[in-house]
Amino acid sequence: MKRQMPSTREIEQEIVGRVKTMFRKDFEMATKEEIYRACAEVVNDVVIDNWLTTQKSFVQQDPKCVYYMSMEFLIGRLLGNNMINMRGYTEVMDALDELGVDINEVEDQEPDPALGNGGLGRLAACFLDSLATLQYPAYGCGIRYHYGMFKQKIEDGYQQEVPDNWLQTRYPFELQRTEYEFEVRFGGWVRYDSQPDGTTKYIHEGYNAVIATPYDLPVTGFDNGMVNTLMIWDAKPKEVFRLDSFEKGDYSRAVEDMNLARNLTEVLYPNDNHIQGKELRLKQQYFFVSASIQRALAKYLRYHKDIKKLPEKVVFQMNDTHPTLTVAELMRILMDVHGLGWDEAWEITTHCVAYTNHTIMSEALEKWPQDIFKRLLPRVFMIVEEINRRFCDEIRAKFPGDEDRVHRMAILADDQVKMAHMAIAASYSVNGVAALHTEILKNVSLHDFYEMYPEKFNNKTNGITQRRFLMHGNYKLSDWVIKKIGRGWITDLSQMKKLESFVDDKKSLDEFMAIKLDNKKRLAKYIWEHNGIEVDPNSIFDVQVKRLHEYKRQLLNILHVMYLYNQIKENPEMDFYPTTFIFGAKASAGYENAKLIIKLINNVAAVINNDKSIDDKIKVVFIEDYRVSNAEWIFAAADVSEQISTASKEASGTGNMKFMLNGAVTIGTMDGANVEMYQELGGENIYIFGMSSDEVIAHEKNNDYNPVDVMNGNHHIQKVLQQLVNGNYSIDNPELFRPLYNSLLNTQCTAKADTYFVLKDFASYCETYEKIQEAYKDKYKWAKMALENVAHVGKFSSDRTIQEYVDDIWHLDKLDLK
Ligand code: GPK
Repeated sequence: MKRQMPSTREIEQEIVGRVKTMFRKDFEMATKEEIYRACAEVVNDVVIDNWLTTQKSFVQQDPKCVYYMSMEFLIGRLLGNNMINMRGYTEVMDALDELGVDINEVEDQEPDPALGNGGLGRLAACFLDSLATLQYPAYGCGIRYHYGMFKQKIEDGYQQEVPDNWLQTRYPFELQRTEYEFEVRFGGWVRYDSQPDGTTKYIHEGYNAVIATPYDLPVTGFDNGMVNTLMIWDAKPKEVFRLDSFEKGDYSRAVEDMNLARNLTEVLYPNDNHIQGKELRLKQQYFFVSASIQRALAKYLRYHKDIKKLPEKVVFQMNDTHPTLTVAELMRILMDVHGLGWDEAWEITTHCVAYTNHTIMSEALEKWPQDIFKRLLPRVFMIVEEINRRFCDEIRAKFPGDEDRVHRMAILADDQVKMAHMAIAASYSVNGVAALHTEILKNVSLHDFYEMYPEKFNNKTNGITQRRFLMHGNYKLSDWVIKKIGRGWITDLSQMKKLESFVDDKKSLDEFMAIKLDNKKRLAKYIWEHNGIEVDPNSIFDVQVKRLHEYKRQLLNILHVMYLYNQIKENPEMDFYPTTFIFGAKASAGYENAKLIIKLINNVAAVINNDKSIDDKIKVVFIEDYRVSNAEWIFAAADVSEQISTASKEASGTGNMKFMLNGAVTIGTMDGANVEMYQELGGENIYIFGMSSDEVIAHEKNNDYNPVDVMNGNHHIQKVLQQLVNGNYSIDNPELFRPLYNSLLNTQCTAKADTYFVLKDFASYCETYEKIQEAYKDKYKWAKMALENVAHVGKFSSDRTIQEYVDDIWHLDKLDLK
């Protein structure tokens, strides 16, 4: 039976009681952190009962499970989320209120588990939320990084990376499970042992070993008693090595094992859409993949004898190519541990693995040097060689005589192991994350593979969870929507369309915009407290928050701000609705241009914000340390959502959907899921500009784009570009932004210039932006547009996405929790 949260009265008593037993303190003496820990345990108590019940149903019903394999789970804070899903948020808030404590301050004590970089990691977290809410049996499988995504400090306009020691104090939502530990082996060599029956045994020797220990985190469903599990793996040395022991033994191996275990799960690689190719990263991949498969198989074999029927109960979804070793490791275990032959093992593997592609950016394609791979994973490498051999034969059989094609598609080529190729060769499903992205995969990036296996390719447009990004992040709007259309949308977002009946009702629009204003005030306060910048909640809040990447074109946005500033300076009487341009973005630590763009934004902010002559018409704010917890408030406060990537480059985007859910109007390109937002909304309620993906792809193919021509034809662009290098925004060092200038024009050398067509789309962006300015001046027109966005957001729930994965790929049954 589902256990509910207790009443406000009882919660109040429990919190006081927990504070006493946990900290030997009267409530009045407790710190905010102690109160947070007490609250966490009050909620955990309910969660754990439901977790137990869910586990019992698992055992009784023996359902098929999806194992969502991901290097990243950007789950964000759990206290608020779990209170909402247990239907106890208001009760806890009221209880704390009775005790004279603000729930926001309590929630603020929780570290933000940042075990991911950006969209890909957050998507994994939204998927877990939807799986539990839809009652599907699922495990998340990932890594317990001791240091997650770095914290960002802005000093003198520059990004500084500060380590995020989120495990410094005990994290109250994890459960160490030593009973599910497994060994993972690296290095060494393979010995061949001929068996009397003529077969060969492969024996892995001379390896270094670590023990993988899982920590289980509860993943709560909304109001259904379902609690799934996210297992994140940590490493420890196989034997605790004692420096004071003089026993004989392999001293140096013991030291190696210990160092291996120490480094393995230490830190998340902070790259988004870009691969660094470090050996430690490959180790991390193998580590969590091997441990997760071992746990999945152990669970299966507890209740089943026939390993050949594994696909009936288990599916591994590979979140990008990072967990592609799942293919070879599953083969290894089936053959070397369970004694299956190649064909039997391949039959099982290819019915158990599916792959999701998240980008067409070539820098993100994982390719490992064969020598590193072979040294680190000698037995796995042998298996990859055999997969490759058979795969190449298959290509030859289908396309006789086309050796070029074999070379292009091979898993092993150019001294590299091409992980995407292996993922596609073995998976029974290959999906993109938005309709346009999947079409580009089929027709361009993965065209060879599509010709070989058209039946494998399918689209699953991304989605987001409305529980976190509306109910938690924007409870005022959430309550308002409940008042207007009831509660159905919480688990069926398509019901938002019922809001259609209010889009012409002025009273409703007034209420709706009053909530937006409240949220803007909340953000303005946050900005004041964290950035010391005063912003006017009555100005337009124009927001671009996402990872800093050249293809996402934050540079286009800030150049446009520079242009607007010039316009206002030149025509002080110009009719311009005061606008606050808000940015938030982390740049990968080694990504020079990205870091320079952050500096540029901050320098532009410093100049414009301090120019009294423009009457506060423009303010520019760079929000430090953009992360899940402040994102929730930022989306809630946005009027305009900037989704301005170069068409074809943003696989889907998910921030775009979070803004839409919170009633912001999008200015964007026809890229990723923006295209589908446009289809849902109609042209009236979204502002589209710039080149189409076909145009971009054609220019790339023909190599016929010259940004200098564009500049020469547009004096606004000329002026803005001059200001990039004339000291306007860097008096002390006019050359500071030269690298950005060069990346756009590159008059010096022959390298490609303006790879992401910033200048090409500039004029179209400016023109379209003027329409936004016009529209905002008409209060009801704007309110209607914003509400239309909420009303048409239904498609973009991750509940819809997950249901499609279940129907088309995973074929799971809902767990019965009665
Ligand atoms: C894609 F390849 C990658 C990556 O390394 N990191 C990452 O966050 C994103 N992504 C895409 O860039 C987004 O367009 C997409 O919405 C998101 O993955 C989830 O699919």
